[in-house]
Amino acid sequence: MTTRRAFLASTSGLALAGFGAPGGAVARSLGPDALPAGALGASELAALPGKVPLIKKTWRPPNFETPIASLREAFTPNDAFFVRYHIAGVPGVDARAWRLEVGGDALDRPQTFTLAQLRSEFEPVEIAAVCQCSGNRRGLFDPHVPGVQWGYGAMGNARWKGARLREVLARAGVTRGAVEIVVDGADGAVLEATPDFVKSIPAWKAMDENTLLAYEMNGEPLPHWNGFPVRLVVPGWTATYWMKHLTSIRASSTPFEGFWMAKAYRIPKGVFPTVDRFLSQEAEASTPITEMVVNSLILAPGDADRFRAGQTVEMSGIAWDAGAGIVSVDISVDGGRSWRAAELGPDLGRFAWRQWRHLIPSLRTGTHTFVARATNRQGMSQTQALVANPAGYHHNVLHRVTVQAG
Ligand SMILES: Nc1nc2c(c(=O)[nH]1)N[C@H]1C(S)=C(S)[C@@H](COP(=O)(O)O)O[C@H]1N2
Ligand SMILES: [Mo]
Repeated sequence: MTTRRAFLASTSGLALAGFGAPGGAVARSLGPDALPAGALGASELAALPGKVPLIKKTWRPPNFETPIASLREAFTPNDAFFVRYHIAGVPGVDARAWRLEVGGDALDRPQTFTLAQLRSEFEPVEIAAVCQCSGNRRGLFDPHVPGVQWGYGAMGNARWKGARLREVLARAGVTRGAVEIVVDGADGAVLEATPDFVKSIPAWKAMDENTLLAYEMNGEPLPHWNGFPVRLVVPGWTATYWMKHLTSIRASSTPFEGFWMAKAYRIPKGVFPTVDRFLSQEAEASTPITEMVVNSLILAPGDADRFRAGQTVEMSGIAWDAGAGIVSVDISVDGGRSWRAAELGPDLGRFAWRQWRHLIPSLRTGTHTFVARATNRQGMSQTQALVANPAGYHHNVLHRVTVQAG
């Protein structure tokens, strides 16, 4: 057993080596070679105010992905955390003027909260959780699907602190008639053809003790680009529900019919191992995306890295699921023919990712394909082949990197 400290030290050592390596490391950080022509070419590193350079996908709206090297820390630094917006008009919110409206037809005492009230009148709860875009890795879909052509970095792991949504709803007198909780943020569809980004979650998920109105991320106020001053945190569920710059919460006795529920962020029924059902939004053939599928990522070595024959190579990475917990990560150094268990890092919380590593004692001359495969407590694992779906969600095909020794 390695101690937690040694594990973290060795992983951050790798991160430094990755950042410091000249040439190849930078080009590689733009994304996997497997991205289709155009997707990679269109990416460049660029910095939003307050952020380190991230992989720019689009300026308007701002869509920026985290380079693989910045996913090597246990918690993704706020200034390196990915950014995703649907609408270009991203407002700066003044914390003192900010108000949260809590209303709707399924609560008895509509009311308004200030940030100070949210911080002082409700128990602060901190939860480590992965925030991952439903379309993370969409750029790897073959055949190509339209949408932001994300590589591997539309995700991050952070400690989110805030008030429990269920306590705020209780204060406002939520009734048994609540079917969905509808959330809206300060960004609106002003001059855009795109409808305002409004989402809903089922009442049962809103009442889950882990669903938070977060005002802190990794011990700091939320960065502007990640939802200042308050965002919804729905641990286990894909980030589409994690409304940023939250301004309104409505308890509704009827299903919310907005574009972003009825038309977008839906998956075909029956093709993914969905456990968390969103019954009020189910249609005959499709249902809203809910929880994340089991997944893993190799962070080192990088694809196309070269080694000396006989060199010891440390493989490392992360694995995550929707909160059941990762129980094992298996590694193949021969393209998937044989498998060995990797060493898991410290348990950072059931909604967080789990770091892992594996030492390959002596690499023989030639080309080697490394593969990682995670399994969770429910026995669920990743897919060998892509599960095609029109919007390019839930990509959890086993990640492979190919390296040379000689
Ligand atoms: N207000 C607002 N919140 C939003 C969105 C948005 O466009 N506007 N996009 C959602 C989606 S699809 C994702 S993936 C996450 C991204 O969170 P991040 O930008 O903090 O990484 O925010 C979610 N919350
Ligand atoms: Mo997303």
